[in-house]
Amino acid sequence: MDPISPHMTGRLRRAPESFLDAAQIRAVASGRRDFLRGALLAAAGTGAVVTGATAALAQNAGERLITEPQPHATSLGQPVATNGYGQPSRYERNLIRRESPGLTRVAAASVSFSPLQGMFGIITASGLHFERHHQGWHDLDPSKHRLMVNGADEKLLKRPSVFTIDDLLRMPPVSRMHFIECGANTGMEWGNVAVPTVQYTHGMLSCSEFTGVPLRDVLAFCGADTKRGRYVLAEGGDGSGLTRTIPMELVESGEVLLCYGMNGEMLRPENGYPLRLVVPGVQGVSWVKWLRRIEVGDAPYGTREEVLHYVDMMPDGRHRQYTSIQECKSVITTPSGGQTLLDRGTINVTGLAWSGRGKVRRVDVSFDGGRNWQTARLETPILSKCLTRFSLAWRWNGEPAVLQSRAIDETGYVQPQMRQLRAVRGTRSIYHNNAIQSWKIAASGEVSNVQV
Ligand SMILES: Nc1nc2c(c(=O)[nH]1)N[C@H]1C(S)=C(S)[C@@H](COP(=O)(O)O)O[C@H]1N2
Ligand SMILES: [Mo]
Repeated sequence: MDPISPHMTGRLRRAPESFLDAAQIRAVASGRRDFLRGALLAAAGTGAVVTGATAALAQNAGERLITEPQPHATSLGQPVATNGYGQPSRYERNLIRRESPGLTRVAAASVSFSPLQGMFGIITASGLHFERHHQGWHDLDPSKHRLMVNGADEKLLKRPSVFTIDDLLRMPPVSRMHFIECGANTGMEWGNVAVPTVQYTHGMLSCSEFTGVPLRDVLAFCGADTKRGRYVLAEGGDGSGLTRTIPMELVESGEVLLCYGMNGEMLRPENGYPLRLVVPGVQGVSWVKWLRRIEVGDAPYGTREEVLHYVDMMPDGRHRQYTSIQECKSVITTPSGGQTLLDRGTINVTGLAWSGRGKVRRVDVSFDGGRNWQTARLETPILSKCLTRFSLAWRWNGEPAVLQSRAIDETGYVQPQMRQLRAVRGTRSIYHNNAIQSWKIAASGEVSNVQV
């Protein structure tokens, strides 16, 4: 095993970010998905970027880019504040969230996936945060937004109150880094391999620093009876009528936030500006956006989003309800589906691990489909209910390989193999697929999504 060095010898062709043209997207939308893989391979041949230290060194050695003055060294650059709000370089135009063609009938009730294959570290750039809307997004006027806090009956909450965003901004804030994952993430893969890249297998996942007021503090201010009031109902302000029950236990931990800030600025409209609920460790649907009301109650509410959707279909046809915690999970993002190893040599294998129950304790990586495992290096910080980045140097000798990562959290829970999960949960569910992901590397170097 080569040590990690800037002179990694293996070169990698990145995943083609846009693998379908407009006509193909129309075809998929009308029900055809069979040619997806072919389209992906065709796209892989065009305009893909070659990265790697060898390529860069060879190109730079005694080269004109070094020896000759470049235009940017001999001219005046653009003035400050040319862009009042900065944007990524035009050379990074391909790294965007994308909708999976044909997944839903209308784009207002759909999802866009974060491009995990191109991200560094653990924080998701706010513009790349995945989106899930049940009835489209809105850019609300914060001066016209209100949060109402009440009890299901008068005794459950002494002082029903209505708060403005300014009221909440004046209260002592906390800032915490957490992941948010839709319960349906990886949901297309229950039956068999369905989508080609990690953006689509795992991209309903993002991680940010969230700022807001602990809901616990606001309920204390309002005089909530938390002995009898063991549940709260959170209600969104958009037309989808999205409501979810949150156990008071989670609120009492202080982790549940009335959140207005994300990555140092106000929430983006797509993510619930000006107010959303942050429920660390719990599936995304409970992170109610455009939050307009909190009610304290003495029983679970059994709302549409809790009895009809977001229930886990079991092999015997029954449903499991209130399976809200996102169990420990991980995925290798490089190399991943759609990428190509261009030659033998050492590459940095890297990915993300997370657990809705606390910190990630360890991540193991296998190169032979789960027979042998090596422990990966975890990058700091390692935070509770937050993404953790792992890395491991690996020499590819040109032979076919199956890469897997397996995360273990601080409770000792071990991420299951797909077949272990299926043995218990069957194949008909949509939600809470946290199985180990396999990427096959062919002798040609092509990386594809497989199940072993
Ligand atoms: N009001 C409201 N809140 C909502 C939703 C919605 O459609 N309306 N979608 C939920 C779902 S299913 C998820 S996964 C997360 C997605 O949050 P994001 O769009 O910020 O990624 O928001 C949740 N909160
Ligand atoms: Mo979701």
